[in-house]
Amino acid sequence: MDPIVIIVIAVVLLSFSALLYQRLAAKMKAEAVARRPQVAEPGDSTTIRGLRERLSKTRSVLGQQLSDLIGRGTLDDSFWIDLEDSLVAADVGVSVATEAVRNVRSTTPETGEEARDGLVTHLTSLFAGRERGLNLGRKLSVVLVVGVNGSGKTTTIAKIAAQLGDQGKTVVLGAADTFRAAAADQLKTWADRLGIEIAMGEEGADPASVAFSAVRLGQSKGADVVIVDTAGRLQNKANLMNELAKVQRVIAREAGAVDEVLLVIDGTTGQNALTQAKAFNEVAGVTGIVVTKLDGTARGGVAIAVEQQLDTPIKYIGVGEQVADLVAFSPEDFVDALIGA
Ligand SMILES: Nc1nc2c(ncn2[C@@H]2O[C@H](COP(=O)(O)OP(=O)(O)O)[C@@H](O)[C@H]2O)c(=O)[nH]1
Ligand SMILES: [Mg+2]
Repeated sequence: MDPIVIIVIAVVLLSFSALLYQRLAAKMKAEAVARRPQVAEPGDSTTIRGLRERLSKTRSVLGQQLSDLIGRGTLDDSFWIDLEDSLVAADVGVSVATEAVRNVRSTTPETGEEARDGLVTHLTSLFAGRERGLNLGRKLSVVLVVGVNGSGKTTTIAKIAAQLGDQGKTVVLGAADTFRAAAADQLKTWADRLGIEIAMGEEGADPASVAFSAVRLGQSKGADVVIVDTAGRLQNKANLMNELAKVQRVIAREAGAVDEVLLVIDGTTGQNALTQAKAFNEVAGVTGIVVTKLDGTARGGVAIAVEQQLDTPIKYIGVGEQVADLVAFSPEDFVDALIGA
């Protein structure tokens, strides 16, 4: 056969198989994307898309505003002023907003998209370098949960207990919010639902004695983690300070240490959350923060302000009332959910 014909046949065969291969690869890629949870489960808060949905109220202030600004097409003075205003409206705090705009502007972006990318990078960098996992290295680790009444402590404890349970850890709860009987009952209901043990006291009992019982219960059950709920009566700071100090002393004596003091703050209260957070930080030596109810607020930027001002890592965010609605805090995902393209 003429070598030219052989070459032509070979080329045709080769291109045909390359085409087939491309088709097949595209199909496999499409299937893999479809399997990925962020596409398959739009409401799931653990996925990027789900998180965007949960944070949509804040995104509608920040992300939408930014898109509108970018749509104007020019990066003039009013662009930067309006950008700063929308950051302030989302409660990131005036100093963070001013610094963010100054920083991004100094890189002289040429397009709105470049400005957006710069803002994403800058805001994400504010969260850099902090350890966000719970400190649960010991045989029986103790987590103390503090925060004002209604901030979401009890619900957050249930959510954390459920997650730890999923990781194969045995959790025991302590209902040291003895101020109202209903508070302990609420935790008991969660414990029953999750099938975990709980130490409780009478209404008005000494919270430290309940914390003590919880540690003992944890020891006797060979548990991995004890999580202790507390009352959050910030009205009387001296009392609260004494009460929390005593709880911490008792835990430290019985269990060796308090491994983690989680401060739960209500994200819907915006800048007020900051004032609360500072007060608790002073009395309790907070090691990690949980910002709750970010699904119900347009002021979710407060998470940025809180971590900055307390210099303490946000470890989780609460994005709903269900037990699955607690997300390990990821700065990249959070900033993306607020302003990502
Ligand atoms: N939407 C929403 N509601 C929450 C979240 N966390 C807690 N809550 C609700 O906030 C209310 C107070 O929560 P609770 O755990 O009792 O607060 P505590 O007084 O600090 O123990 C309850 O109705 C919870 O269902 C959250 O992340 N999102
Ligand atoms: Mg409670």
